[in-house]
Amino acid sequence: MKLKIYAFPLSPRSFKVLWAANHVDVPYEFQLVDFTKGGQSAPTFLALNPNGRAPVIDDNGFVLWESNAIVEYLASLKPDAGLLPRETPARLAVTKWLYWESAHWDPACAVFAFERVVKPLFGRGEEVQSEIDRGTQMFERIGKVLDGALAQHRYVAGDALSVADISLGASLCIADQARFPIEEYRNIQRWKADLKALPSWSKTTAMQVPPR
Ligand SMILES: N[C@@H](CCC(=O)N[C@@H](CS)C(=O)NCC(=O)O)C(=O)O
Repeated sequence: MKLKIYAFPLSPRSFKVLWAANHVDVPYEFQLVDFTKGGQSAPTFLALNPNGRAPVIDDNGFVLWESNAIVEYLASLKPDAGLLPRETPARLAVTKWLYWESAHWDPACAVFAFERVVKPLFGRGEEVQSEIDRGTQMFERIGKVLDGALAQHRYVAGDALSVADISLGASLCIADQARFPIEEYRNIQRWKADLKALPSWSKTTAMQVPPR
């Protein structure tokens, strides 16, 4: 049985794992979790992920949820793609950013994603300014941290592309639509352009078709 990836490609966390799979070029079967039809609450999906959230993978009975864990797994299937450094210090420099993504970057991006992407897509009401202000304050604290790292090296955890770039960069698939407050960060802008130039990025954005 082929690796199955359960995802809703318009969502950045799903985009993250599809992008990783496309980048390392592992064969997989895409299974749409259609949020517009409540696919995340279907009993068959809840049996895979009791959180009722995408993405999830099932590799011959090995079921894994949490996008960062999935990205690590996919990268480990193709070590020669180089997304996971082999040496412990370099590996942990990458792991550090995966935790930082979950703790700081994703929650800040999620504010803008909810207000400016999810709400219009699912008819969940108008943008709330106090939420945008809260998200802007979060970016004020974290934007300079990421920009500072990217001033020192081409990619987040060093001079080579790694799972840290996939994890953090995935949210940029909605950065323009959600108007993330990152215009002033020159190094983030340069990194964003580099990521968007990757063939794996284009292959994944081509999957971002709204379900009918
Ligand atoms: N920490 C989880 C978050 C997953 C998550 O929240 N996914 C959202 C979409 S981006 C979801 O499935 N939402 C459906 C819902 O909340 O009903 C991960 O990174 O995989």
